[in-house]
Amino acid sequence: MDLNVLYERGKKVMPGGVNSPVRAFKAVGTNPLFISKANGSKIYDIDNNEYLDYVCSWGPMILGHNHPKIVESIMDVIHNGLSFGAPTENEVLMGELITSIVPYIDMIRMVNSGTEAVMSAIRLARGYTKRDKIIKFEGCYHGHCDSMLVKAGSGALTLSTPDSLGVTEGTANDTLVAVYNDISSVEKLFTQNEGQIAGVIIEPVAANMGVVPPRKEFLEKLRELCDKNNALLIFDEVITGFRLCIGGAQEFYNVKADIVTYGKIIGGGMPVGAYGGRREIMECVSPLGGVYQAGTLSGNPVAMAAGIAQLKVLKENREIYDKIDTMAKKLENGFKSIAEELKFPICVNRVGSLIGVFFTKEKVDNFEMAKTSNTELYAKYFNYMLKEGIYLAPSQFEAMFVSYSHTEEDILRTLDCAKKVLGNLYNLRKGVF
Ligand code: HOZ
Repeated sequence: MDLNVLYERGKKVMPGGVNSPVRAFKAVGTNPLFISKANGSKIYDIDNNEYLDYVCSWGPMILGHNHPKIVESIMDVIHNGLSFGAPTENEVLMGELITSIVPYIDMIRMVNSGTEAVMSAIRLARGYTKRDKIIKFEGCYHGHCDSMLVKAGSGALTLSTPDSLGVTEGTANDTLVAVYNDISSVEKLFTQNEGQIAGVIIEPVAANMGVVPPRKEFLEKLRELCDKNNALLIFDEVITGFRLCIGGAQEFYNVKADIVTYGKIIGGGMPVGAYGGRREIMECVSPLGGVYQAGTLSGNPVAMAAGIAQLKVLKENREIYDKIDTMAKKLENGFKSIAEELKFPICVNRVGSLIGVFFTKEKVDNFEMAKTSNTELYAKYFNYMLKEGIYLAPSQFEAMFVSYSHTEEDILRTLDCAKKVLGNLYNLRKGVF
């Protein structure tokens, strides 16, 4: 089947031919791939072309595609009915699993996506503190709920709409925007809005403006500021949760959050999200408390089966994290040496198995710096890499995900391709950047 013909058909019935904007490949100036299947570290388009996958469904496929334990677990439950809209044993198991693994989470509520988790967490922070305003960071992306589409990253940034149409001024006014890695910008907002701030939401490692690690002590200072101002600290762990390490960013950086949000990774690729926190806060959620939130598909039996299987594999095989980190480090070092050898100005950021390659000579540690990246060059890099069979995120402002299924051979092949592609780009630009 011709990819382009399918894309034309898609465009007639879906905005931009896709169900999520970044997938349209607009930022890299080409037509999207249509995927038919995936296995391990590889995905295949509808013409059966094979690609080494570093998108990994935007993170959840930490074990690689089609992990046998996850598939088996889904097959075990799928014959028993697909949705009941009633409690199941697996929901309790999932709750027990997450609260036993992640520090400082006493209770959890399952939802269907990261967006839903964030939207509910914000409502909860407001309900608990009886305050309206939320601080977020420029370039951080927390899904597409209205209050978070203010200076947002990911697709919003890729497609130059960090402030979406359709978000009312009233909603946007309750969202205050600080500068990532700049604690004084947060202090200032607390001072200017004394007693009004319900919480601060952050991606502990920003991974939707490319990958931007938090500066040393930035998260600790954020914790102190929230305590001082009786505001809640919300870690959006849709990307970092169960990825940086089993306990996510709270464990990795040893910083306690009041509410944590999760997305796709806890569903092993199925549509899942969740938010959790300490008991006293979570008891404000309906039916115990006055913060309303509900959903027929929340805790869906198939999604729970897949998620539990994935989390159990991660919990019982901690060496998985060492292996993924080692592979990611090889990539990081490889990119850096290629760039040095070619005198190609790039900035490589890595935390655990998350990597961001920016086409800039600046050190990227906030949104302004991320924007110095040459997105045209990234687009060329993306397209050349794709021709070599390496599937990267179709936008400068996303992350590169390494999974447990990426082998040493995969990494070496990726670096060989990167060397060839960056060399070609260098020659194309005649070494002028
Ligand atoms: N904006 C998402 C990644 N940060 C992409 C979602 C998708 O297209 O699947």
